[in-house]
Amino acid sequence: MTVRIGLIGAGGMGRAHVERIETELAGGRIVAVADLNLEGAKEVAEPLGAKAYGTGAELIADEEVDAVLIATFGKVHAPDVIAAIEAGKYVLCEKPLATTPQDCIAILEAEQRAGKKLVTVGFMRRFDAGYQEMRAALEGGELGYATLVHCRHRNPSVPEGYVTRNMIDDTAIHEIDICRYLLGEEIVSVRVDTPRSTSRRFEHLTDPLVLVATTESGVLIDDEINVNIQFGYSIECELVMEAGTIRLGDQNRTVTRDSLGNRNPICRSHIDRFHDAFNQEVQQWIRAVERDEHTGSTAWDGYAATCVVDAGLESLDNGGKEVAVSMIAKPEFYA
Ligand code: ISE
Repeated sequence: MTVRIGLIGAGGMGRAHVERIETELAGGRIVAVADLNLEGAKEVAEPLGAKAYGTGAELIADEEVDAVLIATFGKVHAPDVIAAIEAGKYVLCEKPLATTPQDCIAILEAEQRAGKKLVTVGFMRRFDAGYQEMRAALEGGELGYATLVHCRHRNPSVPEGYVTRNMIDDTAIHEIDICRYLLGEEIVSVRVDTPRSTSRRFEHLTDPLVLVATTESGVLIDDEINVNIQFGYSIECELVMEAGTIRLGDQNRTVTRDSLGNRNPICRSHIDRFHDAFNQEVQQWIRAVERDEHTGSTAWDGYAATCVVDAGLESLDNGGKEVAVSMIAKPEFYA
């Protein structure tokens, strides 16, 4: 069976997914593209012989669409995710699931009404082989339990429209999710520190930030979010256990050694850095849809990350005070 996929959102991320589905992955085909900018939808759809729509609602209602891939901005995710659930269609929604806990709860409720896990949140780092090995090392138990996680999330630069809160809700949300995935527990409190800002930023930004979070068992997570580091896209993560540490390898496949020393190429974007993880994520989703199964992170994971983001934003607005993460009790459905 070929899964007939409808893409909502014809921007950079959506186009990157089209490219991988059409050229690298098996089992799926883009049959429709929706974007509020209908011309943008047509531009992506026409070369594929796919249909173009001006709204997500029309695409979701199309009977020739089996499953829905959402790559629009977080703020507009909720209505499309809920419509897909109500249509009984699997949906892979780019992060964040939604920008408020209330919208996420509406999604959780819709999914429980449907009685079936249909929502996967696009936390692609869960499909990165490095993070998976780190998790296995912790689960293996030989190095003891986790005490700390050190993370660095550096972007070369960000566009002018990117504002300081995006450092938490758009950027650090990846570490929030991956730490929950690595540690297998919830984050219970957060504070955000604001060190001296770099001069290489738009005036309106406070950059870098450091998000410090604590989990249920007391593991301390520190995340440097530094979005104008100039030199490249650089993600680091070290998990500290009682008797050893494990950290992500660097992104290189090769190292050049010459009269200037040893060096390796550094990529410029998440699309390159996590190319294999994105492919794994979307490939596994297509395979799971074929088998009528859920895969990847759940709507609960999307909700939990948004709650931590919310606490981080409150801390940012309140001089870095420690904020407790407020969450509803986890429904049995997601246990
Ligand atoms: C972007 O949306 C991502 O998901 C990237 O991984 C992150 O590095 C970037 O800061 C975000 O804007």
